[in-house]
Parts: sequence; C-alpha cells; structure tokens
Amino acid sequence: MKEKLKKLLSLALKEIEAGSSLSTLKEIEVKFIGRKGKLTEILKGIKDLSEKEKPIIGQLANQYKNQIETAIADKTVEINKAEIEKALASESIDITIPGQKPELGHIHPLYQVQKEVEEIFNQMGFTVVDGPEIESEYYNFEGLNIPEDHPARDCQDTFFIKGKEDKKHKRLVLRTHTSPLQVRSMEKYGAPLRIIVPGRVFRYEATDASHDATFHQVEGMLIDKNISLAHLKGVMKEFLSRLFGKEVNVRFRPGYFPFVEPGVELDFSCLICLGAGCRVCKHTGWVEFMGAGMTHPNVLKAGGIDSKKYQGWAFGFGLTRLIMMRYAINDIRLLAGGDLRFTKQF
Ligand code: FA5
Repeated sequence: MKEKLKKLLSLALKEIEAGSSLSTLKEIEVKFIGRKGKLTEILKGIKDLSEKEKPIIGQLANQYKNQIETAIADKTVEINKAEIEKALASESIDITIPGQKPELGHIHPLYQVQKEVEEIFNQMGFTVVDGPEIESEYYNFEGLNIPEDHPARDCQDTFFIKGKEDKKHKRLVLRTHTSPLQVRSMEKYGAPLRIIVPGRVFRYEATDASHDATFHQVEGMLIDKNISLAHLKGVMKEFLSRLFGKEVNVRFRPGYFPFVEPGVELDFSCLICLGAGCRVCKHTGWVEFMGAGMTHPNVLKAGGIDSKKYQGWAFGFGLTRLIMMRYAINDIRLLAGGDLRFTKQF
C-alpha cells in the first residue's frame, strides 16, 4: 500500500511539473485529489485496512495530499507570473508618444456675461432668483396690471399652451418676459426686496438681425421704504460702469409699461463714440437699453405688499442685445445658432 501511494505521489508531481496551463493543473487536481480522484479513493478505503495499518497509511495519504496541493499552488503562481510577464512584454507603453488631448468646451458667451451681471448685482445686495419658463397667464399679464383686453398685450406676441386652465391663473403661456417674477417674488419674500431675474423668454415673432423668438432678459426689482427713481439711476449707472469697465452715463426718457407708473426708458451713453454720435447710437450719443419705472400700486397689491408703506421700481433689459453690443455682434441669430466657428471665438 505504501508503495502504491508513493508511485501515485511521484506520478502526480511529475504531471504537475510538466503542466503548462492553469486548465491542465485543474485536470490534474481532479484526477488525483478531486472527489473521485485516485488518492481520494485510497483515503476512502482506509476504513477497510487493519487497525495497525490504518494510522500509518492514513497519515501518509494525507501528507501526500498536502504535497500535491502545495505543488499545484506553486505551479499556479509560476504560470501566472509567466503570463503576466508575457503580456507586459507585448503591451509595452512608449511614454514618449504625445497623449490624446481631450477637447474642452467652454461657457457660452451669453452665460459668461450673465454670470458677470449676477456678480455685479450680488455685490450691490441683489439676490438672483429664477422661475418657470412655462408660466400662467396671471403672472405673465394680469398680476402685472395687464388685463385680457389690454392693448399692451399686443406688444408681446404670445405662445399659448393648449390644455390646462384654471380660474385664477387662466391659460399657460411661454413667458414673454421675466416680469412674472415680480409678483411671484413679492408673494414669496415680501418687502423689503432686492432681486434680479436672468432668464429665457419667448415671443411669437418673425426673426431678423435684432429679433429672435427666444432671447434672454434680466429683470430687476427693488422694494423698500422711501425709494425713488434716483436710486434706479444710481444702481444702473454703477452696474453699467462696472460691466463695461469705464464710466457710463444714463438718462431717462418717458416710457409706457402697464406695471409701472411713471414708466421710463433708460438709455446709456454710447461707448463706441463716447457721445459724439456714430452708427451704433444712430448719431444720438445714446443707446436704448431698457424699460423701467416705479412699480404700479396694483402690482404691489397683487404681490401682497402695502403700497402706502412701501414703494419700489422694476426694470427689464435684453441680455442678448447687451451681449451683441459688447462684442459688436451684428446678428442676434448667431448667438443661438450653434455654429462652433462663432461660439469658439469667445
Ligand atoms: C419688457 O419685456 C418689460 N417686461 C420690461 C420692463 C420690466 C419694463 C420692468 C418695466 C419694468 P420689452 O418688451 O421692451 O419690455 O422688452 C425688453 C427688452 O427685451 C428690449 O429692450 C429688448 O432689448 C429685448 N427684446 C424684446 N424683444 C426682443 C426680441 N424679439 N429679440 C431680442 N431681444 C428682444
């Protein structure tokens, strides 16, 4: 029996030594020490041996089993190492070859300027707020003192959305300006209030070099005690001077918007000709910039603010047009056109 075991061990060790792959090693393991392996069979038969032989053969068989297991483990490490070395040799890396440069995108010029605008107003104590682009007719018009039959509605050709309608808010529209955030913010934050609202707005308009159907506006609103248009003039002069990095002057002209009384248009001094007159300012020395005015008492009321205690003003300018002026872009459609030859210049 001892001889038989010894032969089995040397046969197994020989086969392990000659094994050249992990799958061959697995086969050898099954053949000798698997559940029906040759050595396992011997171990199973130990119970039939004499009492004297049992411990001797049992010990020997277990010792040989351990030896076979160790030999298989050693050979596995050897084969793995050889395979890794082979792979490394064939997959060598030439670190002198220039790497692939990932193409980095950048922020669109519109949002670059929007961020600058937000920072300047932040510094002056204004909070940036945001609101829905799909708006209710109430916040877009009625709340702003523009009832259904008011002629001012004709100035903002509107996209209406089919379907939902309720008594107070009426139909849904694509907001035609950022002004709906006036009443929304007064309702939410009350007075005093200092906000700006940069955002996308939509009008059912034929497009040309200076009109698009989707464009960006920035709304501003300040509500507090003892507020006058002089504060608006000061804020806008400061804002534009910081934005353009040089002293800018502003002036008011009368203007009409149902949600302000009195209403004004604000112009700023032409930065191209410094007031001397050029094509950009149509030889007036002034560039038309935005609508504004003292918030109408009806709008304060819609926002839940007592107009006897508080006053305020609001303004709205076209961010898209501001950017066109800043970079001398002569067609508004270039900004949203998606042509990389254009956007990569900023
Ligand atoms: C308004 O939208 C008012 N909500 C502004 C306002 C706010 C007045 C608060 C008073 C108080 P208006 O329709 O004029 O006003 O538009 C404001 C600006 O949006 C314009 O000065 C212009 O710069 C820009 N704008 C208007 N229509 C277009 C268009 N189709 N494409 C690009 N920019 C436009």
